[in-house]
Amino acid sequence: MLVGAPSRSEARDVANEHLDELARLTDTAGGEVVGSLVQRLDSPHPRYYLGEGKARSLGELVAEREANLVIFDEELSPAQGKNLEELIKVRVMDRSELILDIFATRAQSSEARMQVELAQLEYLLPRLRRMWNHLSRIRGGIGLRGPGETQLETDRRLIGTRIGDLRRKLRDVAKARAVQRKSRAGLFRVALVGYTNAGKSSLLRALSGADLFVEDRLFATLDSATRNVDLEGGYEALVTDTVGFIRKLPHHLVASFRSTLEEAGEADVLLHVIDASHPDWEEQRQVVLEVLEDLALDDREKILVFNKTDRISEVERESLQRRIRALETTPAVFVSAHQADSLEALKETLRARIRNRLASVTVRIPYADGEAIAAVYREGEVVHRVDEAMDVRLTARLPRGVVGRLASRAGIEIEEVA
Ligand SMILES: Nc1nc2c(ncn2[C@@H]2O[C@H](COP(=O)(O)OP(=O)(O)OP(=O)(O)O)[C@@H](O)[C@H]2O)c(=O)[nH]1
Ligand SMILES: [Mg+2]
Repeated sequence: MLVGAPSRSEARDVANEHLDELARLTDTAGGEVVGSLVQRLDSPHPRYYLGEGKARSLGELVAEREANLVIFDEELSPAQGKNLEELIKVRVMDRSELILDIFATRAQSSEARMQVELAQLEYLLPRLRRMWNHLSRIRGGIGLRGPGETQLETDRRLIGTRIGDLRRKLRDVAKARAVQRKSRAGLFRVALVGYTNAGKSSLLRALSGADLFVEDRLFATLDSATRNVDLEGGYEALVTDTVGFIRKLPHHLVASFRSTLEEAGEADVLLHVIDASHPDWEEQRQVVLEVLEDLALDDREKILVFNKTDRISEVERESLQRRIRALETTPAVFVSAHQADSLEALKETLRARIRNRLASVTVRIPYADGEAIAAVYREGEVVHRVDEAMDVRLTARLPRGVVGRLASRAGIEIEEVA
């Protein structure tokens, strides 16, 4: 049973869209929706979130439809969750908990698993008493009835220790990744960010040819993946796919995924992927901007990438373009991850960025490697040349893609100068 409690000022179709999204989340988690209940509220009631009468009707509806789980779109305080469970007699969770559950079942890598566990434990800690009550009820109570404060204290301590443990391990993983990133320095770095299901992984798949997991469900991707993308014309970029965002993303989850998202933090440019065919793309865009702000990434260079344009008509496309112009912000490109030839504009935009972002380097190239020397003159701007016995030393401004290519050739030494 889904419950929404939007404020009175929220438009009806927006409120419906939110409940639809909650239904999709429920489906992703493997649940089946048997009904929903909405109460417009300007401020939540302390006891049940809903008004008392509405909370009782919820109880009746749950009994009538034989629901065994209630999911609130709004965040419940530990006390509200507990009161509702006592009143309705089935498990009550909020959107945060549902999202945590989805992450927990979908996390693949050990890092993602640790991040989810950390977020879950942090969510659980203030709610421990309620969880105990719940356990004692479903297990019939004997032996578990009214766990004493001691048991609760022991559990709190254990959880606290585990949280410290996970934080330490995650810090180590992040350090290792930072080292790995350094070894890829020099290449132009791009990160795909955006609302869940916008098509980030599909886009990276279309750009790189790599076989990435794509699914028409929320949160298909939980780990970041980086692939080399050939932008043609001698340009290349390292493109990172990241976990999708969603409205009301649980705070703990954002915090614990921070290190995975550090990949995005080091990008030269963020591609903000938007599902152009989604009626609520503007709200989704806003949500993404807020999460980016949360992650202190809002000052990054961004390109808006309107994806799934194969799904919209010419008329819709025009109205879309008008709405984008009204935003007066970041440059925008239109693509469809399902149509390879639609990616050219995006590639050209990236190539232009790379051209604008030349690295200042000194390169020492053996005379024997005439090809590399020619490449520096052709693709970069040479500001100084010193001829030595076996090598030529060039000080030049070079596209980062070229720097990366030169670095991988034998006998060439490159140093970046500030
Ligand atoms: N018609 C159409 N469908 C697309 C396009 N791009 C992606 N899709 C579909 O949209 C769904 C989600 O795509 P993903 O690439 O998994 O989206 P994502 O942004 O990586 O999603 P998360 O990893 O869940 O955040 C899949 O069913 C894709 O096939 C597109 O350009 N056109
Ligand atoms: Mg994905």
